[in-house]
Amino acid sequence: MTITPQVEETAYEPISEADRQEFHDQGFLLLRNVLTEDHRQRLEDAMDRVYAEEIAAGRGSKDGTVHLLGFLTRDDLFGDLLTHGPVFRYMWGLAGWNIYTHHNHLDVTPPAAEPEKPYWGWHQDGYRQNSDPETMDPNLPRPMFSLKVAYVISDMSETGRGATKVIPGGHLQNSLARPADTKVHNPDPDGTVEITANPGDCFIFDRRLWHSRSTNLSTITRKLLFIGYTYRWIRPLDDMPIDMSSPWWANRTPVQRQLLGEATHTANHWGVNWDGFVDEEIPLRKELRERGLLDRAVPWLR
Ligand SMILES: O=C(O)CCC(=O)C(=O)O
Ligand SMILES: [Fe+2]
Repeated sequence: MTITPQVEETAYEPISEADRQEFHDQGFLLLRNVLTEDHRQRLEDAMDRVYAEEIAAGRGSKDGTVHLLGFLTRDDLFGDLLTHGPVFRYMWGLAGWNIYTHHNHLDVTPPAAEPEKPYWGWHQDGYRQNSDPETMDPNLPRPMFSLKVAYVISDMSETGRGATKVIPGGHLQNSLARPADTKVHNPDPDGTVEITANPGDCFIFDRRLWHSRSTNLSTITRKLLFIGYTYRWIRPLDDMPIDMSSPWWANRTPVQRQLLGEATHTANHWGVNWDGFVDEEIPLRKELRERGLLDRAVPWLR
């Protein structure tokens, strides 16, 4: 296993109230130095290998961009990121124990070959989650439903390197004014911030945060790893077939297997016979219970 005991331990340290409040108010958190340089380098090497495989298989776009959905199965290091201590504590701390990854992507974005045509990239994640839920009051924020971490692998410490742009605090607004003509260049919305970060940092964001990708105008290839977490009762977004006879699967911990969607039922983990009680064997719940981290006062940690 590549997880060190120390990192496993960090995974179950509760997050601070200040972080919880900032995430709630801003819709995102920038976490510094969540990867050691050695870990970051090994992730970059694995990304470079997968990138070469994708390009060789003709799955890059014509400018050499690779946006690979469901990438976690491509390396043990990627599978281990699911429970990476300094970040995973935020996932269960903010979303609770009934979670898994429905969506994850590896992004390698070379410098833009030519100026991009104007586009309007501002969105909230979740597609129909922004339309289907019955919330008649337009001022009532819709539920979070999912959150995502983006591990910063390349140097994105300066603007113009294709960083994600966000509107801090905007996640509690259900709509964002759209320009009349999105085929022409439009200024970014008021309050826009481009998330600059160092290699080894990450940012975590609420899926309701209004965000947009940006064009990589620099000479540095942008490398990011995104992992989305959502509730086990929401269907997967990516096609990520898992070979359960593979060494990769054998190397996964029970909690990682939960996070990869293992289970037959979204309330009980193992049984198909719904008996009206939450299954005490759901791995992440069990882990939190054994460590005294369940909390009756917090519904998603009950
Ligand atoms: O590539 C980016 O900067 C943002 C991508 C995005 O919209 C997302 O991960 O939800
Ligand atoms: Fe998005």
